[in-house]
Amino acid sequence: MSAEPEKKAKINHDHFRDHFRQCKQLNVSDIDIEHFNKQSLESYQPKLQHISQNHCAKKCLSFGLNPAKTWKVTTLAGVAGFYLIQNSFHNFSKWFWILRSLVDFTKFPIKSNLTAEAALGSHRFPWQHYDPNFSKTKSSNEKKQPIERLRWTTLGYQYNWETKKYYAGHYIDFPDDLASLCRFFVQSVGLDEDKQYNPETAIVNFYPEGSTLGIHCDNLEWDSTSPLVSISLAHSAIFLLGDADRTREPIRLLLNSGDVVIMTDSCRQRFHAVPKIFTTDKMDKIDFERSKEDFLRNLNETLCTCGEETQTSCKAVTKSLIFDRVDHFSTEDVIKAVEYIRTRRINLNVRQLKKLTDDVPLNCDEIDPRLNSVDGSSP
Ligand SMILES: O=C(O)CCC(=O)C(=O)O
Repeated sequence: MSAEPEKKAKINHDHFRDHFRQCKQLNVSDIDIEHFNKQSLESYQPKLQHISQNHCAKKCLSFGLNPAKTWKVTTLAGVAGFYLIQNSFHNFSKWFWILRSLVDFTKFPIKSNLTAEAALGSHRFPWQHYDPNFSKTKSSNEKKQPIERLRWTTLGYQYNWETKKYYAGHYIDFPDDLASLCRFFVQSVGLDEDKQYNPETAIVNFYPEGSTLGIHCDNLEWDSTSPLVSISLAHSAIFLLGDADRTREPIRLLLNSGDVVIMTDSCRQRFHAVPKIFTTDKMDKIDFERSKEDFLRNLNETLCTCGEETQTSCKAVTKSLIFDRVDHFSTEDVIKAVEYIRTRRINLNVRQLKKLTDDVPLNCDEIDPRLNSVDGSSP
């Protein structure tokens, strides 16, 4: 073999795949959780970004979030369009979105990887049929419950994994509270100045311990430059953020429960993947109850300094966005959720599909990004 092709092969080497494989082998004891991001972001000169003045404490609380002064928003040199928001979720709102994902975002007619089974009349309501004690009493090679096999569901415009297209007619109402929350995050980092951002489609990823999400780009939406908002819940994950080609070394990030990543403009063309889930967070029923009490206390303390009118309007928003919905969750839902997330991570991945000027039927003819998956796994 001549030296030339060898050299070329080296230049074109898929470094992203190497990182994916290395990270997949890591155990929680191999990493320094506390300093992981600090070490891996060092060469990208992480910068803390200011949050929009508009995001006052009472507005944040209306969305179940901590006051913006406690958030940490990081941007990286040379990675335009990337934002990492940490410490914005109150523990109670982490619970809220975990429950919302499990109880509400798994229900028929929402599509999921179980939809083919649902067509046979079963598994339409995998959460309702979940028995947390089932797996404990059955041997491991027996069939898992549908909820344990659930890997993804889709909200709003439904992506068709067979034809690899979005269709105008395949639409299920996009949750208004999730849309408002994502808009709030996007505006907090100074994007969406003209207030046009419109979340219309989402993938809810359910990751059991040991699962991965292959290397892919999220650029199938018609408007593939508008902000993608990705919310991590429950256990932590290593997220690899590469470049528009896979020969560059990706950045390794540890995403914990409540971390939010925003990717916009050219960042939407970057390859990314989730090679590892770490079971780190311990959440139990008492944690849920305490977090609810704590949130209510924070809300009342913040509002007691405001006039009556502000108090009333702020409480009304919090009621409609959070408390009315929390009331739908039963004690059994909370107990089941505690068991479910003992070994799992959830990710809400929200996008805008259309440009404002699009009024033609939706029909995106591009390739499914998950076909690039390193190990064939899909969410
Ligand atoms: O789970 C994550 O953090 C990322 C998910 C993702 O990239 C996707 O759904 O396309």
